Amino acid sequence: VEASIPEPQRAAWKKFTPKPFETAEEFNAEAVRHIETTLARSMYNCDEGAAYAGTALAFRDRLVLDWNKTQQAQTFTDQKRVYYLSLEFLMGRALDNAMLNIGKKDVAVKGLSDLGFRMEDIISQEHDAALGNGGLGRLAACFLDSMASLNYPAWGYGLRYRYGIFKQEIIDGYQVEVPDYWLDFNPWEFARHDITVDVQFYGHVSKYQDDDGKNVSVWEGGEIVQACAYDVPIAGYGTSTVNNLRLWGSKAASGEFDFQKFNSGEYESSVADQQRAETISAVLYPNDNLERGKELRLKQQYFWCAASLFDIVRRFKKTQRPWKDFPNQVAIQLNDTHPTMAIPELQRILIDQEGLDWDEAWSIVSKTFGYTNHTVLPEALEKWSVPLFQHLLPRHLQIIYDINLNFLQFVERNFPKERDILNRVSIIEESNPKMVRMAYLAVIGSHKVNGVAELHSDLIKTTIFKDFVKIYGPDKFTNVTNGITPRRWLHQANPRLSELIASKLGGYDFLKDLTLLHKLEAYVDDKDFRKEFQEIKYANKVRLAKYIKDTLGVSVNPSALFDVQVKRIHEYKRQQLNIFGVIHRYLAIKAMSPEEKKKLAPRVSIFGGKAAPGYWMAKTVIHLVNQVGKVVNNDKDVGDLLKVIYLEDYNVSKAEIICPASDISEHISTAGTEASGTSNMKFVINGGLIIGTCDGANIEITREIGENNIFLFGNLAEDVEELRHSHMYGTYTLDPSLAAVFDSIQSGTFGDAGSFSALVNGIVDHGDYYLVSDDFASYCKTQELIDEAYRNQDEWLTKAITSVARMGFFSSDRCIDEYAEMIWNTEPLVPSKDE
Ligand code: C3B
Repeated sequence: VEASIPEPQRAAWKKFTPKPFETAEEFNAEAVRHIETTLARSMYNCDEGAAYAGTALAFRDRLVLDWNKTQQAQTFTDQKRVYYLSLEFLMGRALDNAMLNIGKKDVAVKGLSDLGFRMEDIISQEHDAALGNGGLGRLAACFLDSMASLNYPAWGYGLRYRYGIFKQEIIDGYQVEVPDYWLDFNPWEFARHDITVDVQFYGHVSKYQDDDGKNVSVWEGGEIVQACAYDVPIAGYGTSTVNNLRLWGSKAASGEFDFQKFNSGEYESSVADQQRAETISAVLYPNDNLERGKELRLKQQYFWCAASLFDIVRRFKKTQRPWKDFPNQVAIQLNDTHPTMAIPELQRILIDQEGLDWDEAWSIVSKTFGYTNHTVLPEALEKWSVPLFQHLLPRHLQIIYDINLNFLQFVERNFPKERDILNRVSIIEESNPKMVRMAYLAVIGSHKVNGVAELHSDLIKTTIFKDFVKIYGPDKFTNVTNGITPRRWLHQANPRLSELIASKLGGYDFLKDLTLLHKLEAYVDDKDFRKEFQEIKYANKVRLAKYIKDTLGVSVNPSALFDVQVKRIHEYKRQQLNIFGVIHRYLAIKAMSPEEKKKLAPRVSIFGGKAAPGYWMAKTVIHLVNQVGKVVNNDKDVGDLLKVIYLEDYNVSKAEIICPASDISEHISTAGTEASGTSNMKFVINGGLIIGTCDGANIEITREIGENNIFLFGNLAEDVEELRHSHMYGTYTLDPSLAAVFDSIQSGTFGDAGSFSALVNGIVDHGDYYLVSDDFASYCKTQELIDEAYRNQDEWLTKAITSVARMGFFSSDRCIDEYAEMIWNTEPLVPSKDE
């Protein structure tokens, strides 16, 4: 309050409130001013990088004005806010998105061309903000876009990694990781040097009695690391709402202790402290669907939760409301178990610092949190060893034990006759060493738990959280099927398709209400519409073909069927099934007569994605794809009929080029393993068809678009367990076509057979956990159906158009409205027109 300009002086201030640019001229005035003054460059020294910076800063100015107003309005109205805690935000590039959301891209295109620049070149100057691994991080980014577009008062909280996900190079067919230092020039963040939080680690807990004879616990000693806020404005589409993403960076707390060390000549050790502190936010862990229990990871998690909770509580306390209002003012969504430490941290703040008693505090805590589960894979479920916990966060371990005790007593009261249940649901696993099961803590500390697609939400209720359904009843568990933002994944990635749709639907309203797409079905037989739809797909394929030629030197025919699988490399996602299918096709082509070859539709098999650096099997798959490409692409017998491409360094900005250019994309996980998948949605909305298993959101996509418009194959989730069992204990017969594929690999067709033996043996000798052999015949058969379907271009086009028209359900706007209604109990705050 003291910092605000006094009432009488506000008129003077308002006279100088900056005016946003409207015309190309005004845009250039801003861009050139920034290039000359902010960057200290001149017209003799302005490359595309500088032009990008000038453009970004001009748009940033516009954003910031609305950002200030939005934050002001949210503070004034003081309605419930949502806080989305995510250890990953896979944002990609910001400029194009900002221009389109603000709606001034055309002005900038004109302005830049007057200065001699092409918008496309300027946009491509930007470094991706790659603070995430894959689906979970990208979902968080789509949700931020939707929350702002729908005017929900919402903040994201994350970590400001200095290094995002590594850059992938393919050298001699192998993945090589290169660090991704992305902060050289980042106009989209604001360092808030005045907003810091001290975060404590290690130390011990002492018990005292206060004057009223009440027992109090005090967490003492240890070390302090400082969290600094970096804020990123998040613009909504077609609204003046600009929300905030707050990322925490770590640095050494400038306490007396360090200073003393410094003065007493312990310069080195004081610098070492500094570096140790900065290490916390230095790098994103590059694992997708895998948790390895490393101390630094737990430090990251607590550091970020403690800073965020302190910030949220500080904001709440400014309103001077009573504590019982907290859950009415604050909804905190936990994106997977990574932020689960926020639960004991809020309990600690309330009992140790604010003096609430346990039950009162716990009732607030358990009404505040919602938890989203994103996986049932056992290796991805977080567990921390009790000794590690005890060492790093001794007070939190006590609180977790108390939460657990209360919970187990409650279970015991309600299920007195069941001996095993206490062991099964305890937050503490009685192993050696004992482990803290974070997913259980997240379930117990939240009022709602959701999965991310129908099948997945059903599976969590029958597998990992089965006992909790019995304890709490089924209503605590719900489903919110994932979605994607149509702004980035349609309008931005595929501007021509977006324009075509707008021309038929009478404007761009569909970008705010994606269900309007259904009106496109009226044009499915419209000749001109069909022709243009097809031309757009072709143009997008030409663009990708050019990119492939420029980066890899391989020519691919844009009329061929583009078959794409881009996503993290993981055994459960089964890129190995895809590449074995490609080898099967290659062998078939080698055996074909010229007449048979004439009948086959040429195909380009495109792969892309990163493997976790320590994931040997995934790296072997990358190597195999590259080796197969080397052989197939140079085989004269094959020619255009088959090309195999590995795209280096798949990321968000590349996905924007790839998704619009596919004919078929592959979503072929072992049934029951892919919680949802979201790229499946991105491909279909861009007019591509899918080959997929009955898994994750594929099932709901099928329901929406119709089963004639999707190529499903493979075993069902309900049969997986039985099949796995029979592999181990029954008789196992390898699919004969797959055996032929293995023979060709083992005879050295694709280079040293030994390189691939682990991959082959995993299937032949070690139980084929992901059912590659079981699904192989049906996969290959379905690929033949696709060949046949593609020959009938007319029918194919009908399928593609119909599918686009029926994708309205998969907007992340729909997800956010569902979260708001079912879990957060929040309302939008529609910005007023003037101020
Ligand atoms: C992913 C899942 O693997 C996807 O099926 C899902 O679509 C997305 O989350 C979003 O819900 N996921 C991930 O990227 N990382 C994890 N650690 C767990 C799940």
